[in-house]
Amino acid sequence: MKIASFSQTPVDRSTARLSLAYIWVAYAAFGLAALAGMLQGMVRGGLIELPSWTNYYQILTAHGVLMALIFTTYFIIGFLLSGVARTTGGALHAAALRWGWAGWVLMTVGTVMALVTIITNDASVLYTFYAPLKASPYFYIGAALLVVGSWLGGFAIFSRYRRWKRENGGSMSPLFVFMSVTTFVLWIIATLPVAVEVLFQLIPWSFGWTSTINIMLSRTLFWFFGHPLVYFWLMPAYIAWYVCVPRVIGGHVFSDSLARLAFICLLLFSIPVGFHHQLMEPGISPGWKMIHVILTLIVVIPSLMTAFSMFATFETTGRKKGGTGLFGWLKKMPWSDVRFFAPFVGMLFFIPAGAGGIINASNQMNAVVHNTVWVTGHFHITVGTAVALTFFGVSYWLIPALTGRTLTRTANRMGMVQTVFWAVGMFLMSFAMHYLGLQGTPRRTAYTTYMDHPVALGWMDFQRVMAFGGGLLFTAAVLLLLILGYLAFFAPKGKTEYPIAETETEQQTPRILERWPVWVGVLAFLIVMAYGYPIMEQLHHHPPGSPPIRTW
Ligand code: HAS
Ligand code: CU
Repeated sequence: MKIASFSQTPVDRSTARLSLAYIWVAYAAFGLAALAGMLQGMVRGGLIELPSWTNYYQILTAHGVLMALIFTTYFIIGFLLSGVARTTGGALHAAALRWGWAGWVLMTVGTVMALVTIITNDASVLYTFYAPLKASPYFYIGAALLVVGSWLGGFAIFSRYRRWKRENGGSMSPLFVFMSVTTFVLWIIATLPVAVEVLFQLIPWSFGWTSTINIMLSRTLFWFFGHPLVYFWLMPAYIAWYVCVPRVIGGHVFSDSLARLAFICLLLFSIPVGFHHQLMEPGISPGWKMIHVILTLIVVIPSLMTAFSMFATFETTGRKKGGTGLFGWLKKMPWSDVRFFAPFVGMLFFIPAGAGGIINASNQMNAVVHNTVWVTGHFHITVGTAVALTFFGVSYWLIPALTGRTLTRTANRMGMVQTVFWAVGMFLMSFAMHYLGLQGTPRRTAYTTYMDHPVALGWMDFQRVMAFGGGLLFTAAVLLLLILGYLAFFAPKGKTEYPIAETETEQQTPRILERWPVWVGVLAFLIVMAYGYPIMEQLHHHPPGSPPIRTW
């Protein structure tokens, strides 16, 4: 089906205000999280000791929750709302705005609740809040509000989407909108199991209404959500790669159908794979783990399609600009434009990051790396670099576009410096983490020399490299916040483009790609197949439940 072309009108003021409200909370959380991250690195490197009123695990929880859950979710909703408005005529209608603001309020109440319990040291349970570690019930209630609030943000997108379809006689939606809808369909389905875990297991148990908890089930429900969570972070970055970056380099969307197919594959295959986080856990039989591993390897394919698509966009654009020879097109990329440079560096990091993911997913190799800092290294180059650098790259144009200011040459140059600091910091830190992980250094552990055991003493040099990388990252974070503050409040007034690329020629996109009942149906089938029987088993055969434990 022919894709409707969309208007190139800028985002109106009320949508901009809503998007910015999300983005500010995102960056406030980011700033605090970056500080916590640097402190952690220094503790583990043996460079500092924390004062007695706090501890490593409290700071680690703050870092994980603020970075991985708050920064990402707020940024994603703020970004997608603005892009959906941008590609559907420039404005969200009143109902969508109401959903968006209601979501913001609920999420913010939840965030404050969870943060207070972390600050009072009643929730040092890390961002995975594994039972039997027990947090204050208000931590879980805060998390639940955050999730429900984020659904309302999704409803704002759905609402605009449905209205657009009605206004346009049911024609194929703009690519940005389609991808945003897919991201939120994934998110809403993926958060249902964790909502069940929080509402029916963790909250009653932490209030003391139930005395024990079925740990195996709680972890299964968590990872049922936990893997699609990482794709909820990645898909908005992919939206920027597929739709915004091509425009920045003066090119086009390589293939509309390929992009949509990749997103449908991400939706289908990133949910029924959670056992790849539980490969080393007892209580799940190897056959079921095997099925999840196969589906995990299938979910790699849409990422490979994305890599292919990005290379194709870069090469066709570079050649059109006169790049010749095997790699001449690379020279034609706008290397000094941070709107391209930051996400591009993110893409480069994603190549080893994806390879590391495939290592993790392989049962035997997972035995080597599971629960070591290798895994911490893996997620700092996936979400912490590929995704984060893309979000920074987007922020550099999104914030001035929404505040009616300009991305000045100096801000652009500072953005390049910031990107380099982030990349070098992350390279050092995550390289050390991967290396140490292979030596067996555990993750989620405060400073210790294991009674001066020679093996553990041998880790210290690399732990200092981690700390040094963390220092660079903190510097980059401060620089980022300064630049973004400048772009929001001080940069000269003017117009900044909201880059949205279109396909070059009229392309025919199969209508089936937008038949939601088909895809949600297939997904439901895959979920029942991958999780139905194991969850039944975990409900019926499980060791005695665990009472709550407070280890700190
Ligand atoms: Fe992962 C653990 C497997 C991707 C995040 N992962 C984690 C955790 C996080 C995380 C946060 O199977 C830790 C959770 C915890 O706290 O315990 N992961 C995978 C696999 C993939 C993968 C198979 N992970 C991600 C992404 C994340 C993320 C994306 C965040 C955004 N992960 C695992 C497993 C574990 C795990 C196990 C459990 C480990 C354990 O034991 O605990 C794949 O889907 C990755 C596919 C990606 C690719 C890369 C494609 C490359 C692209 C870039 C192209 C570059 C271009 C540049 C175009 C195959 C798209 C042009 C270049 C030129 C030179 C011109
Ligand atoms: Cu995963």
